[in-house]
Amino acid sequence: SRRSGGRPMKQRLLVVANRLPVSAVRRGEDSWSLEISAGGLVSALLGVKDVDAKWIGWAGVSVPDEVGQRALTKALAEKRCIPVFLDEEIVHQYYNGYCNNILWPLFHYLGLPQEDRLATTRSFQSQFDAYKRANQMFADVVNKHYQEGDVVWCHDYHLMFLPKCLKEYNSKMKVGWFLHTPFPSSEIHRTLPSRSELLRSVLAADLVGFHTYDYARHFVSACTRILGLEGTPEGVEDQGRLTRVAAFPIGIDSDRFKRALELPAVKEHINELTHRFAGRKVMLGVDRLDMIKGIPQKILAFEKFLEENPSWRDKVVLLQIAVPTRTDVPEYQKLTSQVHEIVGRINGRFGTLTAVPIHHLDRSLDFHALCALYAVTDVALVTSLRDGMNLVSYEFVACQGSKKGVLILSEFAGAAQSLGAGALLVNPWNITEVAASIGYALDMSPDEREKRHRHNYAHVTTHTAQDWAETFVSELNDTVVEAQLRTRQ
Ligand code: ADQ
Repeated sequence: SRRSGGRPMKQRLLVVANRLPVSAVRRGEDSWSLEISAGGLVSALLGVKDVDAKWIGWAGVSVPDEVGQRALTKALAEKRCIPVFLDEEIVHQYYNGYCNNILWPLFHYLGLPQEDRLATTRSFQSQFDAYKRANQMFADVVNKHYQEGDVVWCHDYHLMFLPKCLKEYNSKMKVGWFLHTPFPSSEIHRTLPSRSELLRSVLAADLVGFHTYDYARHFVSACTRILGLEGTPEGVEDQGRLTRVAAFPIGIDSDRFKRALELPAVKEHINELTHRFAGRKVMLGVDRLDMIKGIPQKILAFEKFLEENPSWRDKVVLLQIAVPTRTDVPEYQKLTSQVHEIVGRINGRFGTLTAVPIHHLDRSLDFHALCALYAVTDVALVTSLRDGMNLVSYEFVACQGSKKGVLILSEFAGAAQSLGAGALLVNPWNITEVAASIGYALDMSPDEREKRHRHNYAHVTTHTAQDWAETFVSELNDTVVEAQLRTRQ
């Protein structure tokens, strides 16, 4: 590694993601208050040794005036964040439109928007243009802050056009791109009008990463079938240039959860919850309220279980915590009312004057409350219809050191590849199967629970977020060195 004054210099890393890991609230013309949101990516990068990371992204607010922009830039600099300013129109077309209305459903096998097909087709091109413009704005900011030797790590489906923009500025920049969602079968990707342009742009990166081998394989197939390029065991080759493609399954900062469980306030909360649900088994769902999470399917399966097992009706409770997201998109509003309606019906059907079978909360819980809930849960239910990885399943396992509860996990979540041997895998579309798994989980012998838990716990505590980030960054460095050696030969 490079040295300065005898000390190894830290690897400089620019992390580029659509959203910065902060929420910004404007307090006055030139004052802002900032709160760091300690998501998985933030704790992953905090734990990486010998890396000096800076974040580049949108702060989630529109700041039309220069005074405000200057003040926000200054405040963010203290948190090692650099803002990209996007105006409302571009956010509407790029973020709500192309990212969340087109790429997100497509990558989760929900297809392109069906309703009002003509209007969608007409606006498709303008949304894609806005997407490219937005990506170019991210690239401009990266370019301004880039120093020779920096590693640039681009994240997610919002920024698929970014690797190409960056390499156009500087072909020597070390560029990696990681996708947090699934990459769908090439037959699905083929339906996307901008299919080739997006693939070519991603291929401009040196290293392209996915959560699972399946997603990596789908990506390589899309490049061979749609672009006619050659797939090799290392990645995709185009006229002698290799783009390395590989799987880097993400993890969590499991120590953070373990530490939280030791805090007196969390212990007290655990006691309260244990008391509150005494005599009943606790089942838990924690999701962003999104169609990919299969929340209605989960609740219907729970209903079927109660229907078929009258003796369990007053002995089990399902806590479903669903944070609303993308609330201005009509499909998400529809989902919210659908879920409310089903929950209301089931509680009306199976509730008593003193107890209801489902507690549904439309909100986010703070970290400590979430840890306490995970710790008192007997059975966690993750029924995603598709999910890149699903970290909720990891977080649940990390908090189950003493209880050794059961995880019911969708086979369509990336996590099924790593926690499959310990979890009960289900097809979330098959409500009968999920209902039967609920019964099996609730009756499972302590021996079997212990064995399954041990497997999952070992995985979650050894494949951490820090390892994930470290592996990606060092692999990116290696890839670039190998490519330089190849061109010299
Ligand atoms: P998400 O779709 O957001 O992430 P997930 O991996 O489960 O899904 O992460 C959600 C995070 O939000 C977890 O840390 C969880 O604790 C938190 N969360 C969810 N509901 C909450 C609630 N009600 N209250 C408080 N916190 C809540 C995307 C992909 C995933 C992929 C991740 C990381 O869709 O497949 O695993 O990125 O790559």
